[in-house]
Amino acid sequence: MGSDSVAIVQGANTPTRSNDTEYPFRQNSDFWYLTGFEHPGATAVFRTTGEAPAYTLFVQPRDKAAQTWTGYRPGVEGATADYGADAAHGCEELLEKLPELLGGASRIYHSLGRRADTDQRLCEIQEDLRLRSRQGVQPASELLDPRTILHEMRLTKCNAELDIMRRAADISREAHFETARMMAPGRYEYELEATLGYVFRRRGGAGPAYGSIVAGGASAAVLHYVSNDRPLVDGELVLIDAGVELEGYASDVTRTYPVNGHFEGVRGAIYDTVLTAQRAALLAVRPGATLPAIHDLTVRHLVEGMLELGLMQGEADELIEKEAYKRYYMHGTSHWLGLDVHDVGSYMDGEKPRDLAPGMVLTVEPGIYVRADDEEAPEALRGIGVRIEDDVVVTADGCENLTRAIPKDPADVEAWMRDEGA
Ligand SMILES: [Mn+2]
Repeated sequence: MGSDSVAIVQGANTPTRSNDTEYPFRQNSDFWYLTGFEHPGATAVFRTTGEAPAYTLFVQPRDKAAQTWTGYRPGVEGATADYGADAAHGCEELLEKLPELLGGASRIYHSLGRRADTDQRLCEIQEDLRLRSRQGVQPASELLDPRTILHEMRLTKCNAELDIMRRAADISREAHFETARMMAPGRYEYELEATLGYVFRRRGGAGPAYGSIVAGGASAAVLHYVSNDRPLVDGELVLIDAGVELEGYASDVTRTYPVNGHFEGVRGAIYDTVLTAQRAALLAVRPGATLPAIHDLTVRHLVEGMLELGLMQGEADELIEKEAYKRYYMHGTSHWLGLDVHDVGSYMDGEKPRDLAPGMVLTVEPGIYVRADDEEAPEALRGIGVRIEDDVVVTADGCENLTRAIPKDPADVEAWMRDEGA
């Protein structure tokens, strides 16, 4: 922040779901990262102006009646006793206390556009200081977005964060295992989705980190298929993209399973192509590598596989140059992963893609998707989608695959589905 600065960081509220019911509360990731405070309506103010308090929390006050209906609130007392704030006030006092907390700080960090009342108050305070400038006070000279700093911090995970992400990966492993074991023709996609959600909660996770995708047959070619309402068909594949959220951290895992327990024919061949590309991409994750370079390598493997499969015709170089492969592989290979499933942190270092560095966590998730109505594709290959996705953390000399215990080699997947080895 630098000296003589104040940062205002605001937590999430509970949005209405319908009439008087609410969505489950999910704390704002930046607020959670800084405070560990998991209740709605809170604001944190951090100061480097030299005068106490350095860290002030505004929280919903304790209220016997409200707590009878909606549960425990740490309140002002808990904010200092249990969350380490130097000072705490009721959230209704935020606008009134802001002038005092801002003092004459020369730099203010605040994310505009999230809460109109705070934005407006900040403008009023600055304007008031300007009008009183003959009395020796002056408004802040800089208004900056705290996310520029916070998101860089969040991009590199510390050991405590990685421990949570390893535990999250293990819960996702168990959920995929129980789901793989129950797979059979005639089962509905939502039955598998329910098992995933059940294991996520049974192991203490918040639930799915994002809407679980259970996509049988041709639905796997719909990248964010979430209706999950069709029966599984013998001889087809089912793509499952599901991971738990644990203590705020997401895991993000995709495996593609054969509904009847056996990889066969063209489906097995497409699967092998994606797996080869995914393994090559994983080997390329190390400090100094870049996401575009890893993506290019992945595309090269996929295109060569697509040529062998007869999915495309021509020269690999030309197909890559013309981006013809995008018909069947239309998304990127990786994204950052952390408190958000598509996590924050810049993908660029100025004009260049940034170098990977130890502690960064990313996904590696190539796929091939052939729509059922794709008349350019050979008929036998239509209506098939495969994606294989792992979560990896960059280490000093390569990467650690957090989700390596979830099988992906065809023989291992088949054995897993027969319940030979959890
Ligand atoms: Mn992903």
